[in-house]
Amino acid sequence: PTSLCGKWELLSSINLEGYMIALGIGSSTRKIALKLKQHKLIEQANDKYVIKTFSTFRNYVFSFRVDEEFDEFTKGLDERHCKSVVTWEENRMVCIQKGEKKNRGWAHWIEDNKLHLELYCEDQTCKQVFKRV
Ligand code: RET
Repeated sequence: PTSLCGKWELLSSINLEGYMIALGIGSSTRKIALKLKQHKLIEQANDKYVIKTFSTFRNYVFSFRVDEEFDEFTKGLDERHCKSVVTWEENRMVCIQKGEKKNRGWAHWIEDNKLHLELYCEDQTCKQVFKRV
């Protein structure tokens, strides 16, 4: 599959609000987050990935090895601890974030040279699309 690596810029976002509400993120942070122009940098060295989500307000950075469970702390988001694991399912990079929130995770894939990201929490799905920069 096409590599997810590189620099990405947010084009569209659907239901980020519902996702943030499901995470229990407060209304003032939600208002700011909805207006942000997000950028993403995905880097890979051997089997180790680093995913950096940037905005003028806050950044969120985490790293992992595929198929290896890791401790994730969602600093600056909902500030929870998760036992997370990232796997490849066909051409989709899929993460399950086990913790207090049910049905939490995300999936990344490339389609039409764009990066697609679905974020899940409880009964909410946020869908984002990024273009290469
Ligand atoms: C920002 C700004 C502060 C408020 C919120 C944000 C959202 C970050 C998210 C990051 C998800 C990253 C994932 C990457 C996987 O590849 C932009 C940091 C809510 C939703 C899951």
